[in-house]
Amino acid sequence: MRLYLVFSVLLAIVAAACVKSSDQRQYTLQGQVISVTANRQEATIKHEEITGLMPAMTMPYKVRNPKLLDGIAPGDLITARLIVVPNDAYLTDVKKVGQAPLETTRPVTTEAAPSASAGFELLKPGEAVPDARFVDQNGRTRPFSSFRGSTVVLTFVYTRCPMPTFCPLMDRHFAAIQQKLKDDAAPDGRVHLVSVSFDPSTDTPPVLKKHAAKVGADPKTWTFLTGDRDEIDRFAARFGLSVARALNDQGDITHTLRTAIIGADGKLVKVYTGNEWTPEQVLADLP
Ligand SMILES: [Cu+2]
Repeated sequence: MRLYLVFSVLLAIVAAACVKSSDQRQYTLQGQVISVTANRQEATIKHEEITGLMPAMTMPYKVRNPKLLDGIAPGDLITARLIVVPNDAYLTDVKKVGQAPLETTRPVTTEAAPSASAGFELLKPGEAVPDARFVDQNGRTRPFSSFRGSTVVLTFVYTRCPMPTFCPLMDRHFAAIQQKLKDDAAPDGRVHLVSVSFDPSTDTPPVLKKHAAKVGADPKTWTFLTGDRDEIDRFAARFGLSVARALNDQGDITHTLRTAIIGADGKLVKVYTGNEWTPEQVLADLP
């Protein structure tokens, strides 16, 4: 009996250690399926708040086994387990618990620029990117125009982003682009990477500096920027980025992703939507 107890305690310790070392977090997700991709590897789900991870939102989730989405169709109400690991997030245990008509109103699209207010129109390729004032990770004032002369790859992130497939993926992609530029011995300054934080209340220059070091940003090639929140929002909106912050918690942010290539002349070359682009694609598209 005593031996059994010792064994159980040991097992519990081992189990706890495993959970910790695997760095895996699990959450319960409840929501409605809006769409399922043809390859059945991804479903867009309008879900409730995921306690401890993110507010209610609609976004795509992957499954590692397409069978998990067998019999799952738009309109289905589901519960699932969301597994978050350092470089990925995916669903398991997808269960249909009901069905409801899909809302007929189109979800708020981030593509539609508020037409009434001039200056908020989406930038088109070939158009000059408007200037904006930022502050870099060293606390130095950096107008966006100060990057002229370099081809700029620009993206928008916040350092507290909990979804490995969102902002942290942008950081990993930028690190890969930075590495490739080094491998190709691209001359310093030919291409510059710029990550703008849309969470300036948290992402102060010292926070960004620490984050930049953590993700391996070489300051010669990759700059993190913060600044005035409204100015950041106005600038980001021109690329089609939408950011919604919870009223009671500024760090509670729902956002889309936009990554852009801007020519050395300050004119927009291309905008990538979401997280589907690859570092290779961006490198191939560089002017
Ligand atoms: Cu994010």
